[in-house]
Amino acid sequence: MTFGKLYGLPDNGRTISILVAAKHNNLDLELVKTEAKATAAFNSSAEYRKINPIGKIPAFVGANGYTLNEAIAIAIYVTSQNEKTTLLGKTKQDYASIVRWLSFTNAELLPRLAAWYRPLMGLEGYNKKTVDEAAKVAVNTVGVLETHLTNNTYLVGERITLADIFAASLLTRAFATVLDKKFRSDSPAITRWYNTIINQDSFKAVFPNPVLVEQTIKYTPPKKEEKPKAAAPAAEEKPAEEKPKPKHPLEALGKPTLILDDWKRQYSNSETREEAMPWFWKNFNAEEYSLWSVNYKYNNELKLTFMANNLIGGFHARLEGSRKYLFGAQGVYGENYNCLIKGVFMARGQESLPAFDVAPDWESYDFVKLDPTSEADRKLVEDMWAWDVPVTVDGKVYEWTDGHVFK
Ligand SMILES: N[C@@H](CCC(=O)N[C@@H](CS)C(=O)NCC(=O)O)C(=O)O
Repeated sequence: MTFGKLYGLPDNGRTISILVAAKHNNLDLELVKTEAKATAAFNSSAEYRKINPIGKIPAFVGANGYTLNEAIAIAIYVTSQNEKTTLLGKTKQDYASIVRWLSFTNAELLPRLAAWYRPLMGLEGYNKKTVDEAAKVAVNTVGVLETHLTNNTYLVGERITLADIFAASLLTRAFATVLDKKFRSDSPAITRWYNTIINQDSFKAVFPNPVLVEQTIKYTPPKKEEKPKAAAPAAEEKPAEEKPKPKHPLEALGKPTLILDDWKRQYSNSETREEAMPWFWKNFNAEEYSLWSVNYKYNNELKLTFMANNLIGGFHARLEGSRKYLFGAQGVYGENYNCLIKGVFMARGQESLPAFDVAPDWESYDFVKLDPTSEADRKLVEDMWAWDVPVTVDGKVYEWTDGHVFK
């Protein structure tokens, strides 16, 4: 029987830290994949807000009903279940020092590193000056660890503790994106320590392939830039804000019998295979909507799975103008350096372009119209929206890793 459920993501540092601590103490936790997005439908639901009132991850619900949020608290609670654990140190001073490193890495180090890599990953607005400044501040903060680890094998005492597991987990994304070869050769102590921790059996069991980036990732704008804005109106023209908003071309199709929001609610609030899909096929009207397989064209350029997932997130953000006419889900399948993006959308009307060309990067995807009367195509729609089966491409099986729903 599992000790409880952990709401989080398999490649999220705070989630990893708790899973490794549990593994180290042979405690079984069930990971409930939950987006790192407080505004996502599930994260905003009353059910999840009872577990974490601010909708973030990680959060924990014990088999006995005990709920807890805040990564440090969950990590300590999980670790302390083993009365004989060595992960919490030997003395009160050890314990206090462990909490010191948990707090430092969670509240000081991670936010500074994230301010550096998140804009480069396209997760936040990019401004070169701000990112360069953030990089300096982050490297200085990592320097606190480098100094400490120059004179100490581990963060606290002479053996591995929760402090090491927690700090290394929180650093996984930084080592995969910005703490590159040059940084690592300039910072031998943290590099030696990080390699030691990620090679522990318990760590490898949870997160087997941490990436050490060769060169700090570069910000890449979406493949196709937005069309240049129309020239400023001449003085005698009406000011822009008074002009009526241009209509979406799909508005001309009128009101369909299948209301997209009804379907989106079904999908969000019920089990996909058991309830939502039967509802969908009963209500789907092929004269009003078309179904599209939407696959990324440049899978061979994809590297890390979380970056591929971020690409999907960016595409969906840019589809905002067509939210009233589209529903879909796209997933990342496979593993780092061997992954692909696949998905299925439903679009109002019979063409893909009017719905998708609001996103300048629509050209990075192949759109293949599906036939809702074909059994194989119906299966594809269900697989792509249920996220519970792998895909096979060229004889190779790729497991679902992550994804975004456009709803
Ligand atoms: N103080 C919280 C912070 C949790 C947190 O920021 N989680 C991030 C992912 S690592 C998140 O869920 N962010 C979602 C959002 O900001 O919308 C903790 O230590 O657990």
